[in-house]
Amino acid sequence: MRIQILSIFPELFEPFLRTSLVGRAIERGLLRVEVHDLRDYTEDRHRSVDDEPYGGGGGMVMSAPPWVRAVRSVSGDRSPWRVLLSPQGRRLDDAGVRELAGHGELLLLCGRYEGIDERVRRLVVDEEVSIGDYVLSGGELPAMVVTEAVSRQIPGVVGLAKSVREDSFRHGLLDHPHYTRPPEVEGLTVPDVLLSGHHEEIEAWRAREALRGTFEKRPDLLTEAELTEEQRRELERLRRGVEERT
Ligand code: 4FV
Repeated sequence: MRIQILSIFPELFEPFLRTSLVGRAIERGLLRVEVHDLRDYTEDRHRSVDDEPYGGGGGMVMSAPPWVRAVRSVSGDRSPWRVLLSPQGRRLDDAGVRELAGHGELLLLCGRYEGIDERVRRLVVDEEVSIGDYVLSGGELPAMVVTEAVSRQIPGVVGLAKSVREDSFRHGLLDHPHYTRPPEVEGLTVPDVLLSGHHEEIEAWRAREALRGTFEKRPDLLTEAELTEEQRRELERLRRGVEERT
């Protein structure tokens, strides 16, 4: 997998690209990431990337020519999937991450200021992606989110392939609770089933807890979730439980 990033703050990515999972994936050659400074694609001696908005209204807008030059230059004769990170984009979710990971090469465009000249979208953007309905100062953090999420989909990057398969959201449910030593924390103990060694019972408990947690915290996810027969019955019980209580 190859990811190229365009930003006016390339230095922001340095610690991220040499640390933890992404850092190891790069070291092991499973992931290739190049960060380019957008200002290297300006032509004026002030290396300016922004200008005043037509129609006024305050704030500055990123001008199109540096972006168009930059995207075409770093794309070379390849056709990376060009993603602009912006609040106007498609909300990123597990399915979206898997789709992005399906592209052999991504080119992530990180905006700053009030936004980017609309013609950049028309000329050199394939898709807009948002990491959430809030406004950040730049697309760099969203680009890191995409890079980390996509890199977890690369076979071999996440140690236990099992853990990717069973990641939250994979079956549309939140993850089950996790416990580790010490066995007692300020009077709070570990569910006996987890100490039982009965793997079927442990898996059944985890499936039930994933469902109950999703039912309580993110019932919106249940419409799309892939549920087992047992989980369907359990969901009916949970719903009846609520009805009886209300
Ligand atoms: C954003 C988001 C985001 C908007 C103006 C950068 C900022 C500035 N990107 N998901 N939420 N971007 O807030 O992706 O250009």
